[in-house]
Amino acid sequence: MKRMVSGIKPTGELTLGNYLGAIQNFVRFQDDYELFLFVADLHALTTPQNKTVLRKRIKDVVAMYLACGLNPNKVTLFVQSEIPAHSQMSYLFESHSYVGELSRMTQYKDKIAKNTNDSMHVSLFTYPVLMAADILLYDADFVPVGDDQKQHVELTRTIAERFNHRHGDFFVVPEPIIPPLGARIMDLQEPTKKMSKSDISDKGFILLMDDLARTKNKIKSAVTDSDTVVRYDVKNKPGIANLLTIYALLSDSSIEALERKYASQSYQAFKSDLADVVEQTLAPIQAKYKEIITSPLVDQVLDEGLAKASDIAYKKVRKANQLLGLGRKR
Ligand code: ATP
Ligand code: LTN
Repeated sequence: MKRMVSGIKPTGELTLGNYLGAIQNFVRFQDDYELFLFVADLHALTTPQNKTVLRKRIKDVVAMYLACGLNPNKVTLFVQSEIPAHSQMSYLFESHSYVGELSRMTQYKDKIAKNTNDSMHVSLFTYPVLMAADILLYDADFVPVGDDQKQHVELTRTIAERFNHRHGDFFVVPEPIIPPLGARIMDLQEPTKKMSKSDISDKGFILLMDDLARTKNKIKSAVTDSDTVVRYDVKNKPGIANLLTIYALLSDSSIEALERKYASQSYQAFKSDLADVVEQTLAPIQAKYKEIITSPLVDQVLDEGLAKASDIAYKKVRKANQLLGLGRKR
């Protein structure tokens, strides 16, 4: 079985973007791949976190993974920081990556452009190196992610190839898997910007745990355009294109079928039906989440995941140390 690795940062409550761009696909892949999924809590530290909130969010992410349909008997779930090999391998990779290539990462460039004072953490710069460690530690064949992470997976490939070139074949060079639809769910208020859980305004994102009446209102007040036709045109009609994408993914229908269905209907009718579809998706997830978060399941699953993942990761980093001539030969 081919192996997949992916992670989610516990930097906020999960959004419909996380669900459609990542989690829904994990659920589909779990039968055919060996899936390693983790909560990327070390990555959360790139921006300041409140420790009580962070600790709660780590478990929330796992409960949400399970509520969305991941089967703990099939998937290995763990918390990144509980496995020191991630930080250790990341340090080794700092000596296999260049300042120039990290400076070219789009996400990093966007963050420095927004940061007006001089208070950005070094970890925001080195973050893609830690991500490479997360992936390469487990010899992943594939990395299912949203569009925003493609560049980081490409850097991961570069690091793996460089390491293999210098020290002999040691890492599997992974491939990103970006969903053809839903790789970039947009903000409902600013449909040219990614829906993000760490946004300041909450009108542009839908949280998986949002109150359902509120969710419906967010869909109904999503920004569209002054045209009247429900048509998929990302460039000229980004708001409608985004809503069509969400609708298609949640109802398992094609964009074309939806365009035909709403050809002679108003935006209002289209949005109202989509609001119902979103509600029908979220209601059972929310009910399951509430059940899981109060049960011992999350800790059980994480303990099992830790045992399995740490064994693999420890061995890999130990061998990498040996290959580099670190420590004593043992
Ligand atoms: P933030 O919004 O705080 O920057 P994030 O949601 O992008 O964080 P993660 O929670 O780590 O970061 O993302 C987990 C996965 O969800 C990644 O694979 C990411 O590409 C995907 N993802 C996040 N937002 C979207 C979105 N709007 N559309 C599609 N996929 C997304
Ligand atoms: N960088 C990703 C989260 C992440 C990840 C990973 C995804 C950290 N490590 C390894 C896939 C594989 C993000 O910000 N969304």
